[in-house]
Order: sequence, then C-alpha cells, then structure tokens
Amino acid sequence: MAMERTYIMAKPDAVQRGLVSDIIGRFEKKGYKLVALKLVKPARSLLEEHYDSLKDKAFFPSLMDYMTSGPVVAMVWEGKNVVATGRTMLGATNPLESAPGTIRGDFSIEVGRNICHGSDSVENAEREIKLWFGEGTIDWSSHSQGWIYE
Ligand code: YYY
Ligand code: MG
Repeated sequence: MAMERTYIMAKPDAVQRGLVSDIIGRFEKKGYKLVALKLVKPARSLLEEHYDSLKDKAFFPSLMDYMTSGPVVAMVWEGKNVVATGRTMLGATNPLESAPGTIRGDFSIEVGRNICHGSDSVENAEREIKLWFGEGTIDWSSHSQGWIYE
C-alpha cells in the first residue's frame, strides 16, 4: 500500500511551552508512522521559502520573527490520508475557530501563536519534506501495521 506523507512542525511556542510531546502523541496514538524528526533552529531563508506563498501578507514579517525566535521540531508522518487528516487534527488556522479536541483548539489562543504547522496538500507536503529533510526520511516497518490497517 503506497502511503501518503505530511510535514508537521511544532513551532517555537510549542517547544517553549513543553507541548512537543502532546503534538507527537496525537499523531502516534492515531496510528500514523513517524518517518523523520529533528530539532532545528531554522534560518530565515528556509522559512521564507517554506512560507513563500504568504510573502505579500501583512502578517509575514511578524510570522518570520515568531518562527525564527527559537527551535522548532520538524517531522514527517506517514499514513493513509495523513495530509488532510493531519490538518483536521491540527484544527483551524485561527485558534479562535479551532474546535476543542484539535491540537490548536486545545492548546492555543491566537493565530500568531498557533503552535503547529501541517502541510495543506499532498503536493505541498512533498515540497516541504524536500525543503526540511534534504537528507530524506527513514524507511522502516511498523509491527502495528496489521492492527491499524485492514
Ligand atoms: O496552513 P496554516 O498554518 O493553517 O495557515 P496559513 O494560511 O498557511 O498561514 C501560515 C501561518 O501564518 C499560520 O499558521 C499563522 C500565521 N498567520 C497569521 O499570523 N495571521 C493570519 N491572519 C494568518 C496566518
Ligand atoms: Mg499553510
């Protein structure tokens, strides 16, 4: 079964607030497979490329300041429909609109401190994975596979 992959990132506020394990735990417990993970202090140039489609937005400078303020945890998760389901698990971009039970809905209040990132399409996921994990991801077999998928 060919599996989809998505780029998930715990933002600097998640690292500062000790929420990294909560974010990882949601994906792990759901049944998705971790195929790459690292702590990164991202260069502004990397974030400018990551958020290239937003560079004309009024909030872009504050987004860059926030995202370069500390380390982030970069990860790649693999599984069936993980891009769209990952976005659902994160919740709406603005935590004021994120449903309780979602990561942003449970752990954040303001859009400029919304603790996590998730790719918004399969195409963007592959672009972001290449950008953050030039070294590639880890190919491994999960013993849980048969208990998660029919
Ligand atoms: O993909 P997602 O993170 O849910 O939202 P985007 O529209 O791609 O915006 C990226 C990032 O920018 C968002 O997570 C917070 C920040 N942002 C903001 O600070 N103010 C806004 N009005 C919209 C987005
Ligand atoms: Mg986005």
